[in-house]
Amino acid sequence: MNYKLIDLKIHGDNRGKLISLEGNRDIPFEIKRVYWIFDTLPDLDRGFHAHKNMEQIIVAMDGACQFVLDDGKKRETVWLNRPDKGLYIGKNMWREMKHFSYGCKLMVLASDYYDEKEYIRNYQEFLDEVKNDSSSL
Ligand code: T46
Repeated sequence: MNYKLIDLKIHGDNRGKLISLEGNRDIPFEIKRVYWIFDTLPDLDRGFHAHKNMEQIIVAMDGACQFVLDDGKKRETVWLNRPDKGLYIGKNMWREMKHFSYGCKLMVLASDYYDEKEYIRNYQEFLDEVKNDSSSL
């Protein structure tokens, strides 16, 4: 499975906590884009796509949501509910985002600029893509 939950290094003292992420140092890619997701609703799921090449780190800055991650062979679920955990998702991973808490805010660091052509939004196409990818190894 091309994902992992990363413990982000906290600089903390009696004033509070601070986390800093530097591209190619704390995270395994150069950051080309940052976006955030907010005003979500518990019964409205998001995602349902994979990326051909893009890598991302997702942090729940506030609130919680569940990620369903699927590599075409198995499915696993991960809860994001802390601002000191980063979910790394590599290429060719189907993701579904569910059960948003009210007030959930996700910040996403991406390895590339937005390009709709780079998305796979059809699950059968995703399965075909990962099958072709592994047969070319
Ligand atoms: C992902 C998960 C975690 C843009 O114009 N620029 C952007 O950088 C992004 C990310 C989206 N958009 C447009 C495309 C759609 O018209 O914003 C709209 C909503 O995007 P989408 O339906 O893809 O949102 P999610 O929450 O399903 O997925 C997003 C990211 O697109 C995706 O890369 O991994 O968050």
